[in-house]
Amino acid sequence: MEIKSTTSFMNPYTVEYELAEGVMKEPKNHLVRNASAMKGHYTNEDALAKLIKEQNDPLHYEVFEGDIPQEYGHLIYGISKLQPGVVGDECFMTKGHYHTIIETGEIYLCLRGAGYMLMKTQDGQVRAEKMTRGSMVYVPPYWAHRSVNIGDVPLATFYVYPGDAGHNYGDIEKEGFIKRIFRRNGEVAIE
Ligand code: S6P
Ligand code: ZN
Repeated sequence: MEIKSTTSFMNPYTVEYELAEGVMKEPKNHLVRNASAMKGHYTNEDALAKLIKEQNDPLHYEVFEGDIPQEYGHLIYGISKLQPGVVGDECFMTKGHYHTIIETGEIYLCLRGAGYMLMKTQDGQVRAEKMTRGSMVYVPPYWAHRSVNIGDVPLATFYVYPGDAGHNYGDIEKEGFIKRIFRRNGEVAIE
């Protein structure tokens, strides 16, 4: 058997999930982003500052991940868990990113909650795919992606993407996402 220098050899293994709750048992990596990590992303900066101050910089979202080499050939998987809520009237969302290797896609399977996968291309195309339990969104190569929670419970999604894809947050910080998702009097608006 030839082992290539691009791709580490690993033994197969199994991970257990609580599918109804959208929880991965014994994740190896746990990334936490509090509200303060979202400065610059919401329309209403004052509302974000107020939320950070009044709620002592609350949890915004978490990522639970397996320990997979960031290499060609491997598949990185995990659970993204986004809290419910609004900043002003804009729904809680993740930062969003392109993949550094932009010609890599991603699969998202919604396990709990309700939301949208908001996507955009560098030439300004925008799409929003609805996610409820059981929806799988295919994020094709070239599309930046951000999860948005429109519901009242955490939005939990299982994701998998190529190990060497990487994350490019900087372009989104500069460009934004063009469209935003709001909740006003229980109605969701994409504007
Ligand atoms: C990685 C994948 C997810 C996100 C997670 C958090 O390619 O898309 O694991 O990292 O949903 O979002 P973000 O935009 O902060 O990375
Ligand atoms: Zn991604």
